[in-house]
Amino acid sequence: MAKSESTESQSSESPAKPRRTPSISGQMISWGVILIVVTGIVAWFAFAAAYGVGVGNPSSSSGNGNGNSNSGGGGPDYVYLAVNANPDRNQSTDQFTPGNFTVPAHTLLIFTITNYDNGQNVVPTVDTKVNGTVHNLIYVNGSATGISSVTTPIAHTFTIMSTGFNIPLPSAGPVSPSVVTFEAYFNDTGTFTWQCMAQCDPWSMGAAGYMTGTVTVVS
Ligand SMILES: [Cu+2]
Repeated sequence: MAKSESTESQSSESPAKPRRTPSISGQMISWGVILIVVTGIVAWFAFAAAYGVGVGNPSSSSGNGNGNSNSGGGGPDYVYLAVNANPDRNQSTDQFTPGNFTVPAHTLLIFTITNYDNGQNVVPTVDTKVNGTVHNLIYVNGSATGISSVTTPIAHTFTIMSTGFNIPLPSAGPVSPSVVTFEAYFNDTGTFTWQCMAQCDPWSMGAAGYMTGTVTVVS
């Protein structure tokens, strides 16, 4: 900008020609800055809407009855499950919430399972291994490095025996839950029974909606 003012012909013109005053130039710069800032804000919101920025925060889904947050528009679906060990009179009621949920087929599903149970339960060796996720990996407590099996104490598993899908859930710490995230696609439609393969709460293990339930995959 201001290229023409630097040319010889420009400077040789009549000195009486009014030049831009500094104040007008300053105003234009101000408007330019505002335009850039506004454009940046609009672009950020467009990016956030397109890529679901903020949707990945589990707190944003609290109170979501079915644990399934559809971002719409062909994006991934977010599935949030919590595992609690609820003291209930004389028995604990270990429970996945929700125990029954529905997901779309052929869609990238981004799961977050937050386990608040610090129990350490016996798990068959085969069920300590991850199976059926993207790359057969899970990510624990925000780690960028995926793991294909859990070698630390396990509280519960999320296992679909008919398909071999298996997610071992590390025991929570004394204070903090363990948070497992992974990506998966469920491509066969139907209703699939999942169950926990850990020897956890004997009552819950046989109770629908607690340590067993259903995943319904719809087209
Ligand atoms: Cu269990």
